[in-house]
Amino acid sequence: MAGSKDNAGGTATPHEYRHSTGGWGSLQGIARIALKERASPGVIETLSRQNKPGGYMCTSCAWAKPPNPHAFEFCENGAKATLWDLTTDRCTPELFASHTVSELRQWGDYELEMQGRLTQPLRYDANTDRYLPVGWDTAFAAIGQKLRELDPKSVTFYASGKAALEPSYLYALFARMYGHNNLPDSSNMCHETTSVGLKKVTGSPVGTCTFEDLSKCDAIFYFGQNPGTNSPRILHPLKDAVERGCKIIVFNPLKEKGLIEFTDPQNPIQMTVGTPTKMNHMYLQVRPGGDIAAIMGLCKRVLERERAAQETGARPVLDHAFIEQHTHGIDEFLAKLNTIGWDALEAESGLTRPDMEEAGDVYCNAERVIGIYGMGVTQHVHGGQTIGLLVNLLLLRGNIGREGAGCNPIRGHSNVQGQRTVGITEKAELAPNDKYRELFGFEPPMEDGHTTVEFVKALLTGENKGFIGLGGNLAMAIPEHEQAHAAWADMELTVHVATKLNTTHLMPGKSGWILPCLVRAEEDMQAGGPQAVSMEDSFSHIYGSQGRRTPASELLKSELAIVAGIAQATLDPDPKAPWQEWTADYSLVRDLIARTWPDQFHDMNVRMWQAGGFYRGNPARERIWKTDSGKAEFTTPTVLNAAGVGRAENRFHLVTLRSNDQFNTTIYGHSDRLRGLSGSRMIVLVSPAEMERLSLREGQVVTLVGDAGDDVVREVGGLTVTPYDLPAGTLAGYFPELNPLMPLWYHEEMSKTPAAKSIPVRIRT
Ligand SMILES: Nc1nc2c(c(=O)[nH]1)N[C@H]1C(S)=C(S)[C@@H](COP(=O)(O)OP(=O)(O)OC[C@H]3O[C@@H](n4cnc5c(=O)[nH]c(N)nc54)[C@H](O)[C@@H]3O)O[C@H]1N2
Ligand SMILES: Nc1nc2c(c(=O)[nH]1)N[C@H]1C(S)=C(S)[C@@H](COP(=O)(O)OP(=O)(O)OC[C@H]3O[C@@H](n4cnc5c(=O)[nH]c(N)nc54)[C@H](O)[C@@H]3O)O[C@H]1N2
Ligand SMILES: [Mo]
Repeated sequence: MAGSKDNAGGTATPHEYRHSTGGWGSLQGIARIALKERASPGVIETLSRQNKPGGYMCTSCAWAKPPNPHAFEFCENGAKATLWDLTTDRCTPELFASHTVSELRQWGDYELEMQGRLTQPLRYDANTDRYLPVGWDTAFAAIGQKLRELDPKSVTFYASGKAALEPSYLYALFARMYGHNNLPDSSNMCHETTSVGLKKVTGSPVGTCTFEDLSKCDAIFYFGQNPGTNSPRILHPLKDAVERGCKIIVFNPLKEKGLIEFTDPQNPIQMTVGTPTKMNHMYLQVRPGGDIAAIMGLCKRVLERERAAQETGARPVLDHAFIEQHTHGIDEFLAKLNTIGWDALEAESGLTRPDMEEAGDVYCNAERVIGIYGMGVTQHVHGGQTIGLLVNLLLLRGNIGREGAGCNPIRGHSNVQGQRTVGITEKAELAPNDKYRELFGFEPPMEDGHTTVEFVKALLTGENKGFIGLGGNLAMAIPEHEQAHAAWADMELTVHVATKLNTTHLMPGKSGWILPCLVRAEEDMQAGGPQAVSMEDSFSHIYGSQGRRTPASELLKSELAIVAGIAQATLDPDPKAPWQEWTADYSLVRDLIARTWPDQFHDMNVRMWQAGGFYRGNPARERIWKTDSGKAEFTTPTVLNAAGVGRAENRFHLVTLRSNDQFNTTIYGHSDRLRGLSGSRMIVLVSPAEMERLSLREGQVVTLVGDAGDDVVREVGGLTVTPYDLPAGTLAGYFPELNPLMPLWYHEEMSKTPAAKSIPVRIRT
């Protein structure tokens, strides 16, 4: 059972994937994982309850759960995520008896997670360099004791975006009762650019659309998100939209299959004899970070059309009444736009003027427009400016705050938006401090805590001494692996609440613990009976979720029970914080959430079981702008490309991607079916033109070298050159293998989200 650092095995075999997204290929993908994972009996019955009212909610992405679900309301990747959770394989103390932690650290995450579900709490023993089985009470007592010894400000509580609203509320409460706001979340590597950037311009840190809007819009401008792999269920409403005449304009350096064509696996006719639906009206292969210039081009076109309308006396193109009443800052933006020529926009976007004009025309001709985006926008140094420009475009024609229109970031982890909503945030001002005072009678810390980048900085200086991870594989997800990895072992305390073993667990601090938890499909039995939990999707709807399967081991605890157990062992007894009562009955925690945010969460215990969940509302949707000016803000960009380091001879901008066979650092296999790639993840995608220019051969093994202009050497070698259709100056490869190339300081300017989509590199042969 030898593992290897390179999860690979052979070279990549590029071939065009001739089938559409969805279709039989996706069913085969599910079957392959079921077989490989030796899924436990009854999983299909379990899957049929996924994302249904009264069922449990998928642990994969944060896409909406519709009120009228399909017979099987899950996608290939949601099914894979559930099958991955429900494997019959077990990662028991025997694994650690036969391997030291140092040995296991060489295996790589694929091999580690393939060991199966963790079964009992484990304590790190430095003398033997092994994790040893331990009882829960011993673990809680020892962790509590250590936390009491440490300065709360030197401890970080990370959350990875899966834990439900109830444990997340208690986790944030515990952090603040203990004394810190060091509550970074996976969101700090993901949509924090949205939480900061979208909030700045609309007052809302989350999207303004709901499900109904998708069935009413006339055009969708779709930036930097890969639905075929990362949120496949969105393909159903997108397909319906296309079939009723909605035009989708895609901006993406890569031709992603899901936005090209789709066969509905739920539609027997299309599956057998039908032709796939063509998903886009235009597919524009922007350069990495080129969206700012591209949207400027679209806005230029809108203004040309407005001028033409004024000259001919036709209906105005701009929504003047909306702009007048609801927005601020347009003059400055238009002045800037006038100073920028098409040449600059073409050079920075990588698109042609006619393409930008045509896309601008589609925008002008559509009554209702939605802007959708993902990591291709947020993970750039100037990603917040791209969001600002997308909002500018929407504001020009009043496309926010009315039916069929709006701005729709697609969130990542299944409850990542919800974790922020219920208080997991490092920003003190966003915590419900008054309610903490009122409900629990303590003074919350008012100093901002760590983002993920700041956590790593504090780790490197030795200031961060304790870490609790509520899920996740942070050491692999963050930039700057080499230096940071060495620092993990210097911490006094590391605690990981997890379902499966991963590399971060294998960098234990002086006191190191792994606490295994239930997954969402499993029954959560507490003193008060079986418990349900709840989560929030990208559309701000909240759903109940109830697991029914027998847990993978009798020794597992729920995330809520673990958080409460550590809190109780750490804090002085306090009748206002009855951790055990909350553990016995989660509805009491929901009552707390409802009392903390009554407008949004009133009657939560009942409403979360409504079909389609309940909507917690969004002021921007009602055209109430909670911004500094009280209006929606037009922003004026300071750059034309979102990359933080500009172009130079032989410098490339590297885009790091997810394959179709992974969930973040969890690697299901080595096939990236929708991109026609398989065999190895240690590849670098290079365009045929660049290959010719640099005399690179297909299959040649090269090293990527960081080119960010600082003195630090960053390299990843052993990468097989693989031809792929990409814009000039662009390379692509896989996250997390390429993370060592990302400088820690290379992050979004406002939110500190690592800029994983335009990493400056050179190729060394
Ligand atoms: N199966 C599966 N589902 C997942 C995940 C997973 O790993 N696997 N991860 C979950 C999480 S946490 C998240 S955050 C989401 C991520 O979902 P996405 O937001 O789709 O993130 P990525 O896969 O990183 O892909 C981003 C897309 O942006 C494009 N892109 C890169 N740079 C640029 C650019 O400069 N401009 C434009 N316009 N496009 C660009 C890339 O080509 C790619 O298609 O998915 C969630 N769902
Ligand atoms: N270069 C580059 N880096 C990136 C990105 C990128 O696109 N490019 N994307 C960034 C993004 S968007 C994100 S969200 C982060 C992801 O960063 P993380 O959220 O930290 O990483 P994951 O891989 O999602 O975490 C996987 C681990 O979570 C644990 N786990 C799984 N399910 C559960 C559960 O139900 N409960 C608990 N307690 N634990 C569970 C398992 O032990 C598993 O090994 O990575 C970021 N890093
Ligand atoms: Mo994410």
